[in-house]
Amino acid sequence: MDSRLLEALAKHGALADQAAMEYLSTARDPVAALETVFSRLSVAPLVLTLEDIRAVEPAPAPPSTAIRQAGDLARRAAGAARPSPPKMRGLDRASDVAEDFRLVRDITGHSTCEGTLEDFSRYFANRLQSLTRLLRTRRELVGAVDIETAKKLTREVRFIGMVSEIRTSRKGDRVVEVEDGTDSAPVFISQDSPLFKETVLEDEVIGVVGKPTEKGLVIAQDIVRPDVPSGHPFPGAKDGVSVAFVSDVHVGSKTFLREPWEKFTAWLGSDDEVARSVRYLVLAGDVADGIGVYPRQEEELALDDIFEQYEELARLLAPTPDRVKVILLPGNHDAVRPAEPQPALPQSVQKLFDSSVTFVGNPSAFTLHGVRILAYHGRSMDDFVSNVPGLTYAKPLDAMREMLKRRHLAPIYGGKTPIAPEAEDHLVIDEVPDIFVTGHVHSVGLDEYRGVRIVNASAWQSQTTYQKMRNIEPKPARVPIVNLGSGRGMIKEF
Ligand code: D5M
Ligand code: FE
Ligand code: ZN
Repeated sequence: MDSRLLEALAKHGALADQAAMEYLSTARDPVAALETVFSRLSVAPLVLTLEDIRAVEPAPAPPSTAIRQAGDLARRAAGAARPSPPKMRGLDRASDVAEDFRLVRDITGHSTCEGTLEDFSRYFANRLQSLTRLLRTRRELVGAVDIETAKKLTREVRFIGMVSEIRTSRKGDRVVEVEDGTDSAPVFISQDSPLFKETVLEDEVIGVVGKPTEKGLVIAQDIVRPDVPSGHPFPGAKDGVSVAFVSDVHVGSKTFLREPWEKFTAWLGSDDEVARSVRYLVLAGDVADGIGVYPRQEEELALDDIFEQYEELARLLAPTPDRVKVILLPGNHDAVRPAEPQPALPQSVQKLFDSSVTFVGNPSAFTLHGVRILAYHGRSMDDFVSNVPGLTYAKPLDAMREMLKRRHLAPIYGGKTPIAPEAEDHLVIDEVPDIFVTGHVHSVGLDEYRGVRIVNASAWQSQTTYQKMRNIEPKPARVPIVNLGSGRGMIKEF
């Protein structure tokens, strides 16, 4: 009997029957194989059977060393002042590989909301329903009941609901009001509890494990988030082509960084081995600086016509080699409604570009050679930074981890991120992506969170007056590149 396997099972609070144990023992790395199985099961069973394993096969062992190397490379590339670019193994020439792009989720053409009161209640009901579904698969919440039932019980209870209010008691403890449509319960988090340092946000959906008191309070013992199952395996496309992630070009601004941009597009067309492997370029929003986005913007504009800004972007993209497919989503500076989810840029803008550019909404989910990508401009990071202690603009990957934990791109309603009350909450991270990319904060980063590559694409704009005032130090002209075959990544500076 493999004791490491038993230990790994215990970590999941599970047992395995004999057939499952025998089967797993034959894997080259039984623990890794087990983790793969658990990451693919939507509900973790108490007793893992061979049938469970077969149901989620084929289950190639996760490239655990490759994953670790990706993190290391990213850290080295981001940390060192002028790193020599690490070599990526298994690179394919992108010009030899046919396009494989599939749009999975995008609001474009499906917007139904008019912003009525009914729209808002329907929107929040959908958010609660979608996240409840995800939370129900969590082992800690097995046997969760509705809040109306929970309040009548005296034993330990588990329930799921949306945070409607957060209060601080006179003594300094926290009371989080949680509601689920049947009723609402005040959840008490003592300042002496280790849970106290966790930030709970209004309108986020959480699971609660706690003990009801006679006074109608529920003493929190655990707060559960939907999160990403640990050990989410990188699927590894069969083609070793790469994706380059850029964002925030801000064309039209006087502070647009033309020189490094031209160096970047020239590099894409060069003989460099990594450059030649780049098949896709994701542009994560704020591609133009826009007009009237903030007070007195006109003083900082080099182009004060919105169409001229996009025409200029088309010219700036022209030198990229034909093999590179561009996938472009809008940001808060672009010429579409600011409320999220934002649809793709309008036809009047799209027609200024050639067919190498595909326009998608913000956020949108798509696959490239079977690798699932979630792209979001990242406006909600403003709200995360102002509401979660410890989060800063300099560390956007930490805010992205918070989004993945909550399986929501913009849980905070009523802050800086305008949200359109669509019938379905498109900001819920319903499927775990393999690569999650944002821009917006004009920083850069590449790492992984529980097997998900997290990428913050940088900007092509130097420090603006506003950023100077707020002490935001941009890290422009750095390009994270991830190989779809190996999952490895690097950051290249221009
Ligand atoms: O935002 C670029 C960066 O500047 C991003 O980190 C947010 C910050 N920023 C810009 N404008 C504001 C306002 N009005 N409030 C808070 N933070 C802001 P960009 O979307 O490119 O303007
Ligand atoms: Fe921006
Ligand atoms: Zn932005």
